Amino acid sequence: MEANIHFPDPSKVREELTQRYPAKVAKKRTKSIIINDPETIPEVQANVRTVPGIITQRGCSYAGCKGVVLGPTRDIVNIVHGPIGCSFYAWLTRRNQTRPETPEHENYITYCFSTDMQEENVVFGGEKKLKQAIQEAYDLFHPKSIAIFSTCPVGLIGDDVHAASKEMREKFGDCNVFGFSCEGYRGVSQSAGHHIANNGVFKHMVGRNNTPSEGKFKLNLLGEYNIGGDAFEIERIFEKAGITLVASFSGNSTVGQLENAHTADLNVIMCHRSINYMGEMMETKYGIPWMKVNFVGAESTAKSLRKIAEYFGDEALKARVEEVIAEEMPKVKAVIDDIRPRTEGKTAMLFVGGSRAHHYQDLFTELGMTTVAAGYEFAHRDDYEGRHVLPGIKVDADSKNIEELKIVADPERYQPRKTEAELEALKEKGLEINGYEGMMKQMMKKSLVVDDVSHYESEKLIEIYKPDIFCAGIKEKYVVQKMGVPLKQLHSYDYGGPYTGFVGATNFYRDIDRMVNNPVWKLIKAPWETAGNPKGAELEATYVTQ
Ligand code: CFM
Repeated sequence: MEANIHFPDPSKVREELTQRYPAKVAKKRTKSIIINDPETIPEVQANVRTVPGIITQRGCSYAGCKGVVLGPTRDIVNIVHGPIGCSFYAWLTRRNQTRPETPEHENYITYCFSTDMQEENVVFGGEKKLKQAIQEAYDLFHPKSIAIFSTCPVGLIGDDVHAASKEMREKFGDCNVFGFSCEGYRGVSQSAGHHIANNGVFKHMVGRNNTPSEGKFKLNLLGEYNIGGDAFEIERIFEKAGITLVASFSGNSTVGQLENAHTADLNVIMCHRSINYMGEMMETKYGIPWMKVNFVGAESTAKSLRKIAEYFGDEALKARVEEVIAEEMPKVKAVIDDIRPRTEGKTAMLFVGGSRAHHYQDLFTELGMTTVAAGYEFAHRDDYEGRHVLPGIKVDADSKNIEELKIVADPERYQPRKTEAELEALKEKGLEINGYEGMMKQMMKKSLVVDDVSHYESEKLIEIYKPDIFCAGIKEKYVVQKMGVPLKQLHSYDYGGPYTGFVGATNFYRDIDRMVNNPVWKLIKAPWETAGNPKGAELEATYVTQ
């Protein structure tokens, strides 16, 4: 589809974004700045090291493992083995929520557990302190599970978190202690941490409890982390439709759910980037197919529900899903009918981690807005171009750093949920099993796709396109807003959410309406602009020399 709005010439934009770089850097960045064509999707350079000196949006491997995948778990004591800063800055900033059955039930999300490594531990080793911390957590809380997360110094000095975890696990007998080698420097971004986390959760948790789960249509929701309450809305919809959620990885999850997840009959994946490994491993070991869904956007929610019903192939479920959609949609429509005349024709840019830059385009489409440029911080080529490119992705030294678990079918518990013929029949109905088409297929021709966008490039993009809204995170927020463009945080949602499902869609429409139609942005003069700056147009900094 061609855009109905005027785009600047994208090849000129690419030139402008890279012309100030040294030649070698410009050459490298050009491979990550791609002019989209949904018909013949071009290759995007992704999941490669950021050029030193470039201000990136990326985080680290520890962030991906501890913060992203394990962070939302409620009843695991997640201990960070490292200096206190690594823990403190990961403490509740992601706005992942949870809802214990009662206020008395375990909930460790509000805590910040750290071994608080000091110089002495870095020099002489920190394992003793780590074991003391595990013991202290056990004595205080008697949790079902304790997980240990390695920060950079742990890898540098060689503390063996796995041996320490094993020793304590055997000592306690009733507490599953396990560790993650997710040092910040592993891999090129937090994506490495996702993979490490998937491996650990799969090895140490999934399959520990074989009690059959109840329900007729049982699934796991993978890659939904309950930011701003997103998972609560999806849970509400599932319940209404008669779909049983066995486990959520990992928003609003419990140890019991994760250990029992292999008893579900389908895995639906929200965030492909962070958790596709889990889907693959569960398929191989237990025979559970996975399916990509998207509950961001009212239409996408309806579509995902229909896909689930089709998978189970039950007429009563299909009918119930239609009833739910018919009940929910009029409320959504009432809001969109009011708002869309004010948002129609506006433009958005999305630069978020690994999935949301794709998913949120659906909500902008519902608002009649066009995504002119988008990109991921750390996703891989398959998230851009679709999983069919997987065999062609070359494994570099950074990826080799991350363990690939060798999974085989479980001799007793492997049970294919669908026969080959059934899977084929589903495929013919358009249901893609174990597949993902990626972001670019859905984006307009000539829109820009930028992987690991740099700070400089995002400023340039704003100057050139003057989008009505820019979506990114807290590091970008105030710089962008000083340029007179509202920034919606799509990591933490600012103070908003949920944005999933039907209720979430209406929340998003309202928030975006308020932002893109707020006259305040046109009144803003950046501090370095001439008007009101008695010293002239130059930006000045004050600093002391001693
Ligand atoms: Fe998946 Fe996420 Fe994302 Fe992500 Fe993240 Fe996140 Fe994200 Mo921030 S798991 S890839 S590592 S959807 S924390 S909930 S918002 S960068 S786009």
